[in-house]
Amino acid sequence: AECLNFAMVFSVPNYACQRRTTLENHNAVLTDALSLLAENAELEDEDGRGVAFRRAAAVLKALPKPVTSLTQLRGLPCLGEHSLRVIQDVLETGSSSEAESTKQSERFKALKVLTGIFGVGPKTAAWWIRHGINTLHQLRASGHTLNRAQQAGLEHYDGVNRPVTKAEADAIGEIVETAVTSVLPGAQVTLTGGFRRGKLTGHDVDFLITHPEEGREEGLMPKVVSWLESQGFLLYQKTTRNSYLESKDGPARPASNMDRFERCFSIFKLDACGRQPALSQADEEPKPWRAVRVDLVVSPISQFAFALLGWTGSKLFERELRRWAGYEKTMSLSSHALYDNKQSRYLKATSEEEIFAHLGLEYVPPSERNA
Ligand code: 8DG
Ligand code: MN
Ligand code: MN
Repeated sequence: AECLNFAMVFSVPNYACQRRTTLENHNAVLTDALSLLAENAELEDEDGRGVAFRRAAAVLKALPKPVTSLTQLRGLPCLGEHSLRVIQDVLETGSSSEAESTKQSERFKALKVLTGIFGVGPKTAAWWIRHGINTLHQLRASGHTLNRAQQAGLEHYDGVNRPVTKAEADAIGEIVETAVTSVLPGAQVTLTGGFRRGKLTGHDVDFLITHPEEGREEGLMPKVVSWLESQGFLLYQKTTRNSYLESKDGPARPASNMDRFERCFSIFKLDACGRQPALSQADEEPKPWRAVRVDLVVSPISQFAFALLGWTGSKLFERELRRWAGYEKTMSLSSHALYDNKQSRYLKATSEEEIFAHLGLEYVPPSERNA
């Protein structure tokens, strides 16, 4: 190999699903700044801008070394004018003035606090802010009507906003496993989301449930939920039934990113099991349990590979997979199926590897989907 004295120039493929993005990040200061601006755009309900910053951050996450000068980035994809300006600022001054002032702004802080309530999105938060509500205290005092999810979100605010550890995720996994096999022996539970990608903490724990015999999984979720409820494990749950077959817009083309599996958004009550419970206030009795957000999804075995791929993330990796499928392959990918628009047929798959192969992509394991 040549020994080069000048700074290396990087090369990165266009789509995040063509790249291997591990949790090792050599450009955390840059990606933190871009991610914060992405978060702010999302909180302002400007998803286009949010995605642009997320894409830029993902390109930097894929680099094998720290960036030291802008010239190294020449020719890289997804780095727009705005992102480049942010990068230049960080390279020259050590931090992004835009990210820093955003972080300090009252509006950002209020949007973040209010959307930290489970069940509250950017639109609701913005509406409250317009009506003078910027804090949880003001919200509680305002007497605004909250729906059931938001009431639970407010009640369990501290728990829901404290990162979940891998150990806690495993403890929840055992509970879910016991629940599922109690109500349907032979059913299988798979950890998905960030923890499947090897993350050490998460904002929730995600599980995919299936049964090796097609059809046996039908109606499973209400039974699992009843079991969990009877054992006192649920602080909140909302179950949505499977709407895949009744939809009219075609299986591979959901109306939104939302898929139509039987699912349950929940808040678990997890016993402290030896862990030192954190005090939310110094004079408060320590709770012997904590609240944890848990997502459960049930998939028939015939769609399992697609569901697994769709629920493993990261969110940007998923978005890029669908963009690749559509733009480069004239295919439609969802968490249910892969449709080839040229051949006018569904492409079957029983593993994630097969789906990547259908898409003409090199297989990327979960630990390298951290775009
Ligand atoms: P985190 O919880 O540690 O913060 O990270 P994460 O596990 O990657 O994020 P997540 O918000 O829990 O999402 C996990 C995956 O699930 C991600 O790829 C996006 C996907 N997902 C949803 N909602 C939906 C949905 O309605 N349909 C489909 N197909 N996927 C979804 O979060
Ligand atoms: Mn998750
Ligand atoms: Mn989730």
